[in-house]
Amino acid sequence: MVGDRLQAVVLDVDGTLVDSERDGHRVAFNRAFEEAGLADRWDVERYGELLALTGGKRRIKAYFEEQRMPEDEREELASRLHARKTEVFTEMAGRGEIEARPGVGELLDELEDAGVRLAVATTGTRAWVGPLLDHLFGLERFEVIVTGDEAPDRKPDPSAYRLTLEHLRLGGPAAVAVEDSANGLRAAKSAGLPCVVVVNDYTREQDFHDADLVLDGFGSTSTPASVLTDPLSLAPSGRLDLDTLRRLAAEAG
Ligand code: XBP
Ligand code: MG
Repeated sequence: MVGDRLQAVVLDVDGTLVDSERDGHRVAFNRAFEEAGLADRWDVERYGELLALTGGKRRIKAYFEEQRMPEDEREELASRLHARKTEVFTEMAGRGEIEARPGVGELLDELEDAGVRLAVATTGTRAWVGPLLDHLFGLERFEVIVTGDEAPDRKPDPSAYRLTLEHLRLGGPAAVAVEDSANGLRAAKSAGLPCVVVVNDYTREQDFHDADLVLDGFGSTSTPASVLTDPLSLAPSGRLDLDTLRRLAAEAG
């Protein structure tokens, strides 16, 4: 039967499980700048460009490098700002200001009910990842959570996915990834996982040519998702569901 192969789904957090970048991390970075007495602010468009580089601390460092700040100064400043940004974002998550993407809760429930193992592979920092996932979904649902603290390198490097697969003792296509960005897609694919991309406003125009399925949302009965790319002819009907992921695991090379 087609459904036998899928054993686990590995999900990205930022941009995938949650809509966290524009009104979450960006706001927290700006608060950290402001509290440190800096005039720098990242507007929505600029932040979209800066997202090309994963990892918040790396993002701050690269930004100050662009401003020609000396290396030792930017190392120290980036660490200090990122620590504060992490606190601010964790508080925002605790206040319920970071929301799950529509349809995610339904998908997780369906996978869990079917006995599909759930895992997370993110480039974000553990200090906020744990509380946020707990607040929105319940931490106990995720058998494995690998964050930027454990992975030796950031996406598109595949180490977060490789580590997750080691913990799960699985490989692709028994495990399937769900991502929102080209960096995430590359990381998942390099680790040997089939990958569904669910785009958001920041990632819509990125290069997803080697994705196994690209959707514009998780979809729900009230707001069905549109299919953007479907090379395996999975033809999901309005939402990313268990059946589609099972067929992907069965079809993927
Ligand atoms: C997410 C990231 C993270 C977040 C900010 O990428 O790159 O850096 O933007 O979180 P992905 P931190 O979704 O591909 O994992 O500041 O904790 O890094
Ligand atoms: Mg992401």
